[in-house]
Amino acid sequence: MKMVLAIVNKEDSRKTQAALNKEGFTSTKLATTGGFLMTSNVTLLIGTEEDRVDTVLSIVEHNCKKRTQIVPNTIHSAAGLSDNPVSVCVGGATVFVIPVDRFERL
Ligand code: 2BA
Repeated sequence: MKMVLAIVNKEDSRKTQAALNKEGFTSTKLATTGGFLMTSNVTLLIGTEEDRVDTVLSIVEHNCKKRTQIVPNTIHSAAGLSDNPVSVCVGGATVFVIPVDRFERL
């Protein structure tokens, strides 16, 4: 079994979860905050069998769009970078696939 941890844009999370449900996956949504932009994002936890991980990744990829965001001066200089505002490409999704030793519903 694997745990897919997908960090996605808040605006994409609802339709991503709906598409996962439709294909029979169970997911949990956590409200999270990115460490660089310090803005809200969503982390989806999706536990699944190894042979279905690629299906999860296609659903996430299909439903999560890349966006360009302007980084304000304050964030940029706090990160030790130049003072000029710059644009960064965020998402579609940042995904980690983690092995699960054991899964129980108790
Ligand atoms: P944030 O940390 O708010 O980062 C938003 C975007 O800012 C990133 O988009 C990237 O384009 C840029 N960025 C992040 N750190 C940077 C830095 N030190 N210098 C310059 N630019 C930087 P994504 O890579 O698509 O990441 C979107 C969100 O996914 C991140 O939000 C964070 O919440 C999460 N994430 C990305 N990589 C991660 C990692 N290795 N571990 C944990 N979380 C991660």
